[in-house]
Amino acid sequence: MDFKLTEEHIMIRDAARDFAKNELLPGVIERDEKQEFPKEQIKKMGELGFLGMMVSPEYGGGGMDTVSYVLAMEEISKIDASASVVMSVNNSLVCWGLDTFGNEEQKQKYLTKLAAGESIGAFCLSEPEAGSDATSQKTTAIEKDDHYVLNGTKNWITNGSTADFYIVIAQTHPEKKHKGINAFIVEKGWDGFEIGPKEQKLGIRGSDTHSLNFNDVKVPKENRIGEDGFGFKFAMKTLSGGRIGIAAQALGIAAGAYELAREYSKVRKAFGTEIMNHQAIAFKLADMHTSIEAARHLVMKAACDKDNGENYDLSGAMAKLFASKTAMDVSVEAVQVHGGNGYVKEYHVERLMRDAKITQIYEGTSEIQKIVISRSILRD
Ligand code: COS
Repeated sequence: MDFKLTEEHIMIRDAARDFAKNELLPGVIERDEKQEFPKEQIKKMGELGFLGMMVSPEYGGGGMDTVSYVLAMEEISKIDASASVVMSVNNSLVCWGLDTFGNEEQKQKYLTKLAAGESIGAFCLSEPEAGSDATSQKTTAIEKDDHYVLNGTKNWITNGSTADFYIVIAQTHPEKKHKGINAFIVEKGWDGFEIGPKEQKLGIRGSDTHSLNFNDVKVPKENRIGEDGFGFKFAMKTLSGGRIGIAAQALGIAAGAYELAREYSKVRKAFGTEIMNHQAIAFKLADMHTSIEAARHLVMKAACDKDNGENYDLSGAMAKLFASKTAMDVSVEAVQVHGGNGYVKEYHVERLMRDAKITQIYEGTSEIQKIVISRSILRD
């Protein structure tokens, strides 16, 4: 077992770290306050190759491994989790799904632009009554002549109004239950496709979250991904990898909050000395550091499983479950270390604490991860 990163991994991590510090940190508080999408910054991330990291160069991607991806996700998330969720959805849900299951025409038409960051993608599975219970899709896609007719509503869609292309999961044959579900590529601007109002959120406020309505949207048959009825498996397989990305995001939020708390403890004085000299604070930092290292090992294990062609449903679920709890616990403690300053915006930790919560909810709640984990360990 080799715990050492390669030179290339270190280069990618450092490039992401520099980008986050130089391009994302300025204005991050204001974007959070105004719920403003980091448009310019995302454009630059695309130009630098952060939006299609694992896609093969043939389709405009970086041809990198999952380890590189999680290293970059961690660094971006330390500073701006709103930018990193755009990166995560585009890389792991949209690009990976198309790269792995799309046909040649779909890759040429859509993936090349998404991987190069010229277009942004969204992944639309959740509905008002189908979040965790993903098989209960009410959105329908009914076959008619050379197309499908799409009707329904999707909820909490990341990149809701900023995306160009949307992967939409819908029920085609209700009598077949989950085996009748399909996944489609839908373009913004098609007749009958409406974007609902922007959600007012607790955290990741710079990201752009909307509901979407489909009213008799005509989707060409060639935009279905995979065989008829493959949509639920497509969603599950894609989300399994997505969970590694969100685990890395949670790790980054935790590490970002911890680093701020550690540095603050070296300069803030109380009772005549820097607060790091008080065991109450030093022990908090020790606990934070230990759980972050444990989370990092789980995230890396899941990334390596994926890169080595192993099954990563279990390791990805464990990484997300543990890293998201670590993000929550560590960010709460980081606010505590900062005392009164932790509660005001300019010290950043209150934002990281608000951002942390979503990592226990999206791409499968912690309870869903426990279903995946328990089924996996009890099956053998
Ligand atoms: N990879 C491939 N196939 C998978 C899979 C995976 N990771 N997980 C499940 N499947 C398949 C199963 O093999 C089964 O197929 P068959 O009927 O052909 O055997 C099918 O999907 C249904 O699986 P299952 O019976 O386990 O479905 P459940 O309704 O019990 O749901 C969970 C399983 C809970 C794991 C699933 O619904 C889930 O992940 N829900 C959360 C979805 C989510 O992340 N929502 C957030 C929205 S995106 S922000």
